[in-house]
Amino acid sequence: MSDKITIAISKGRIFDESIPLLAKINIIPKDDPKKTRRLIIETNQSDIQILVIRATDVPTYVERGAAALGIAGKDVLLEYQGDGFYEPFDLGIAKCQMMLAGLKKANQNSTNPRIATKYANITRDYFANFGQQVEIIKLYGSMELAPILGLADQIVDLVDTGETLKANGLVPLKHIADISSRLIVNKAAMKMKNTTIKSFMEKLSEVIRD
Ligand code: PRT
Ligand code: MG
Repeated sequence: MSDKITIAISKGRIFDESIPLLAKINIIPKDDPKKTRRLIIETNQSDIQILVIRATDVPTYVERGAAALGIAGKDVLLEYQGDGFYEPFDLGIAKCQMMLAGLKKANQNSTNPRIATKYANITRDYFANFGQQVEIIKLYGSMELAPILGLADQIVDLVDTGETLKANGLVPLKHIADISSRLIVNKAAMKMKNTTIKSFMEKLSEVIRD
């Protein structure tokens, strides 16, 4: 393994909220992913580069060692269900809540409700805890549409301000989990690049505590 450290980060809000944290430990990307088509972004630190990928791909890159480090939402980590990486700490960014939601006026008492979600594993586990059978309808986005069009009875999705639910006539029904983004670390890299990664983690944990 080279001494270069690759950090996998997704392009949207996690990238936007990670940058100020990385800046506090003097890691500054040389490009803005919104302005460049490059997927690998160099930083002011010659031994640190940032990989810009889909949020759901971050655990895959880190588990398989293509990136030594990653920043991923707890939602993505819970859904991924892998254990090929360490999750040393909560970065306290991109916070939101995983919620069960449904139409305001709907009868929510179906015996085998249809739940639309991109979080099939989390949803199955959540209802299994109550011994409740559900039919999961896997979607990749815009879950809010499903109850409106009769595709599903309820949805499991992330909620931040609640504006998206409200705008679509939905109401939160149950809180499933508090979500924030975590640092994840490839297990082999933790051993082989121990000095660089330990020092990165120490600096980062200090600025998070501030
Ligand atoms: O590539 P892909 O499109 O799959 O991922 P992405 O572009 O969504 O990735 P990115 O980098 O934007 O980050 C997504 C991650 O941000 C999630 O995995 C969460 O950990 C975190 N996060 C925090 C959120 C939200 N808050 C959030 N509110 N991700 C999505 N939302 C969406 C939600 O799904 C809903 O559609 O925002 C809408 C609700 O927002 P409110 O404010 O209207 O309630
Ligand atoms: Mg998106």
